[in-house]
Amino acid sequence: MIEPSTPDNEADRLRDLERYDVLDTAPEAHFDRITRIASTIIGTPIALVSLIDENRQWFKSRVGLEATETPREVAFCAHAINGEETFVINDAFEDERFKDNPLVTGDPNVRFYAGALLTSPQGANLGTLCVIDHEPRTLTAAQSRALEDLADLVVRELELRKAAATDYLTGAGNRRNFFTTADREFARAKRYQRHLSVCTFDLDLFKSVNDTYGHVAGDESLKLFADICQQEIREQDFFGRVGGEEFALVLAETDGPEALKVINRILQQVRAQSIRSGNDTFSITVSGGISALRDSDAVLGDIMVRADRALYQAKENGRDQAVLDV
Ligand code: GH3
Ligand code: MG
Ligand code: MG
Repeated sequence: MIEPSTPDNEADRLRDLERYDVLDTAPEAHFDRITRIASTIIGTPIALVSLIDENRQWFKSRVGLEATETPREVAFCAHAINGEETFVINDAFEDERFKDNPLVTGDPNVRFYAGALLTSPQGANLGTLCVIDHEPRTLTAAQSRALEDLADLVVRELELRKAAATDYLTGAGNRRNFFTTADREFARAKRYQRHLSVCTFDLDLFKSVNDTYGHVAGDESLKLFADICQQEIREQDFFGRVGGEEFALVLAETDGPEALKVINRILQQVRAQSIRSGNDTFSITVSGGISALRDSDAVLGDIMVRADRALYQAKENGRDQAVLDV
């Protein structure tokens, strides 16, 4: 067996993949429809949407296969992403790279493989839409084109899925995405008894920012705030726009005092930035309310209510500050 090499653009590729926030998510009908069609029109028992993560291939959709992932070293698709065209193995027994591959010698007994590339709009190969048979076969030109068309539909579906979860103006998670993610993080923190903090933000006197500098400058301010937050947080944190000038942040593995430090750093950066509007420059400030997970919390809403109360307190205290609910 010959293991797949790592593409030259691996870091960019993984970043593109990460942006879709799709790994380890539940099956979705749109993707399953595409694998069903692929399996039917090529006439194979197996069809997969395979995404190549750092050390594994993970299947967003599966027809005819039980496994949800395999190690990257044995993945046909991990070879496919190194090329620029649909990758076809007519008979794996006849191919040095694959004849002693465990996926060939054992379950699921791959003999024929064809994978059309899932290429991100930025040009990185994320994985493939692939079909697999237990018998040697060939792929006709028409089948190859159909598989490639379906692969483009998979990428389009990934893009739509991402757009539906993203706030258009700021690029932050939108309200629905924030609460879905926060619910998931809440459940995880409860289950494993980990720290978790939530912060809600509200831009200060933002109506007067709009009134004084105009709506475009207001929009720029919202973008600036979102950019600062996105830069300050870690991979495992999640930031979303939950209202017009209201945002929220979930900090995983973070207790209240630690969260307060993070938020104070963000507030410091926000007030230090100047924003230009015509000949004017101005800056904005933000208030934040923080609360950490408690044993007695049953639902995410329990933390959110305390964070909102702390935010209200921050406004009462004169704005441009974060208050930790204790
Ligand atoms: P406070 O400090 O008490 O929060 O005062 P505020 O002026 O921020 O509060 P208020 O809720 O009265 O005003 C919020 C403003 O945010 C009003 C609305 O026009 C503005 N806003 C909401 N969404 C957007 C947006 O997408 N773009 C711009 N430019 N402004 C927005
Ligand atoms: Mg508000
Ligand atoms: Mg406000």
